[in-house]
Amino acid sequence: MTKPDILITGTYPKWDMGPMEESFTLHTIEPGAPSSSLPRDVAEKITGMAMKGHAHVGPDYLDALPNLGMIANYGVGYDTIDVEAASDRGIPVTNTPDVLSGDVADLAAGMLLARARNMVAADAWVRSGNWAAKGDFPLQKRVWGKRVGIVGLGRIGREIADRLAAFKMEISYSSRAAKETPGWTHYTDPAAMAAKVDYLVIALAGGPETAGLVSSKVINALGPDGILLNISRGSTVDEEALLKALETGAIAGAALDVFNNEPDIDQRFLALENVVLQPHQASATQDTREAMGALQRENLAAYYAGKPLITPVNEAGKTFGK
Ligand code: 8YV
Repeated sequence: MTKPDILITGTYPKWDMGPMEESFTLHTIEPGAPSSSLPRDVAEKITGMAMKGHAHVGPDYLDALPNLGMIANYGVGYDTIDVEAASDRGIPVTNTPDVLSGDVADLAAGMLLARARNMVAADAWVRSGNWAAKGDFPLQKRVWGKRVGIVGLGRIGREIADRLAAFKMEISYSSRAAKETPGWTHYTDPAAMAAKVDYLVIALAGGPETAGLVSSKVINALGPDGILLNISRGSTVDEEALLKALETGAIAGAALDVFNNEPDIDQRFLALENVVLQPHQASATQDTREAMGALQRENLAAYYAGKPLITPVNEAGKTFGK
């Protein structure tokens, strides 16, 4: 049987490349290059896509792949894919939810502690000899028992809240509708919530609907003792307002795994001592990345077998094979 021709974007480790090569004929494209840069005969052969990384896939990209039948994204967030354009063309889109939620929540909890207790600077205090030479490290902020607000209580937000509840924190969350969360406080307005918490954790999905949702109003409502943590997408926060708030002390600090324009992030972040910076690595453990790759391939395999897709995100995906 001939193997289907798929386009792979981004770099995959060997444990993904092996199984993909077994099942598909792979065609690669430079990260960020338009699909129109593919030779025409190759573009016409492509029937599926294994997306990795954050290249934008819009109408032009899809039009240059006339026989594209499905897009399997490696990642829960699919904000770089124009899902509406895919749906207009009847193309199913899948993602990799759930398998990464635990790791993302682990890193969020770790970043919150790292920022509040200033663990990065404390490590440097020991290494530099300051502990012996200058004495005790300055006192820091308590985490347990404090008030935390989660912006967006989806699958990842929920995992984060569950971990922070174990720290006996008072949990609030903002979302359009209240969820089944006994003992937790629901807000519809993130600014109103920010005014009432010590820590604000952003766990929104990316994309146009949430762009800039954490506005300068929300950031400033957090106040000079507040700490902001972003584990979602850089786009969800007004980054200019965040930088200003961090530079002027309008908020106490931030812990950030995501930024605009990654990995060439705004250099002003590097000069700030009140931030913990992470290289968009929340899902980056061996176990989770293996699971993400496997789920992406399961979706592709289901598509080529004409079976229901495992984790579809659009209607074309949800109805496929049924
Ligand atoms: C990955 C992510 O960094 O799942 C997501 O939405 O942001 C991360 O898990 C990314 O998808 C890897 O390309």
